[in-house]
Amino acid sequence: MSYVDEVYQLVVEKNPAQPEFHQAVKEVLESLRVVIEANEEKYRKDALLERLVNPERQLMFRVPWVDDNGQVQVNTGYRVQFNSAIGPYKGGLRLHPSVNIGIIKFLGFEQIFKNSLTGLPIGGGKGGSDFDPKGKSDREVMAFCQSFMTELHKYIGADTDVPAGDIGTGAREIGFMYGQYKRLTGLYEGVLTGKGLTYGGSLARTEATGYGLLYLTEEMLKSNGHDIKGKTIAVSGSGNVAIYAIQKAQQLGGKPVTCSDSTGWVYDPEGIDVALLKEVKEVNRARLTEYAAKRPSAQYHDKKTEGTNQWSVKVDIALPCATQNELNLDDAKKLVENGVLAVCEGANMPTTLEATEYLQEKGVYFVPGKAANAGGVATSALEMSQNSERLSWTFEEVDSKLQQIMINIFHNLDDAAKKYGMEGNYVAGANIAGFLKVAEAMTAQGIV
Ligand code: NDP
Ligand code: 2IT
Repeated sequence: MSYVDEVYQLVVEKNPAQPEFHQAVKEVLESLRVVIEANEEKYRKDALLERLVNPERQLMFRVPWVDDNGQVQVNTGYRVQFNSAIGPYKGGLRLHPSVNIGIIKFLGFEQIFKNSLTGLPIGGGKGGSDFDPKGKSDREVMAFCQSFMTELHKYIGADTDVPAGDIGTGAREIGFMYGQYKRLTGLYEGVLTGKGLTYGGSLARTEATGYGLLYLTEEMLKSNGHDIKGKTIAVSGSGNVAIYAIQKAQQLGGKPVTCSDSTGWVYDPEGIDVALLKEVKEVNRARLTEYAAKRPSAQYHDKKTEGTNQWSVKVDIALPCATQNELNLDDAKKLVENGVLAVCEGANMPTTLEATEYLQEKGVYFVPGKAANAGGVATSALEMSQNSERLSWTFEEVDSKLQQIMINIFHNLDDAAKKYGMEGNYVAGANIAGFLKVAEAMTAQGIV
């Protein structure tokens, strides 16, 4: 059996009931096949792949907190410190009831290659909890965040592991966590990114993932002789990534006509009203029904009762920006039937493996999340740099660095795909380019 297949089988056997982790590993290992086979003896002897798929450290801990009724609640906290070959562990904290160790491991594994692609010195990590911030009071969210950080602070630090936001973790949660870290350690250091602007946050970090997604999409289209201008776009999600993807798409002359949340989706043929979307989601923390109620041109569709989603709309570009496996084979078929040109992932692993293969077979330009959404973590690394030099850069400075990073990422993966005879396969290009740097660093550092 080939080394790649052996290691994949090992991952499935040793990590039962972690389908998302298996999926993430499978996608990466499949596209590394040519690279591994060219160097199989050495990689096998060094057990490089076994080391790559085994996190350096996995932390799981109890998070007790008291709700507004005086009832004690208990959640599970996680931090997976996956790979520190090229820098301190770096990656977000997801707060969502679906979180379990397999979800955190898939995200941490993806993060290794994503962070490598940014060209910045950051290793891969991820964490979170099955706590659901939705519907909780600010006091309850603070109680959870303080309890979570009371345990987590022992394992993180500005030069060891630097968490940030992800689903359910935004400015409010990062603020509560930072305050508790500082109180426990006495250190005013860049231990978290996505901080508020008054206490060490970076300008443009809020916008970075969505903006970066569009910068890369624009560069990819340009290099294939197309342009965002005049293109209709389907976006899923209505959180941090989706909102700023929609905003930048409009600035570049595109027309996003959909967004969604976990209960429904909106079709707005006149184009999404970003100011209204921000008010509904960022200020009121409300549902998309409120957006539809205030916007005459918008149609609201309930996902459960109608069984439809935003991928049924005829668009040129699809940007999945909500969660994993939200675009399946049936969705991909609908998009292709409607003549979609490109699918670029704002979320982590939003497209199933079958859907990805189908889109690629049909000649749709497909850019995976580990490249397309890397602008968030790249700007987090820029926040770390600013914290280290105790300075703040202007919005324009950060934004122009972000733009250049996204352009570089596209060309690196495009070149890698060409070099290994898979021109236009951006999944393979991203995995290979991300892997090579990490593999070289791991090899240079010996068996650790
Ligand atoms: P937010 O919490 O801000 O928003 C998440 C959005 O996705 C919400 O609209 C939410 O709807 C929807 N959503 C979440 N879970 C589900 C689900 N199980 N089914 C359907 N819809 C769901 O998160 P972000 O925008 O920060 O993250 C979105 C994606 O982007 C994630 O995959 C994340 O890992 C990835 N990402 C985020 C980065 C960042 O910097 N924030 C960087 C790179 C990637 P509802 O409100 O109803 O739950
Ligand atoms: O998936 C991701 O890249 C993030 N959630 C952002 C991580 C970070 O450290 O900014």
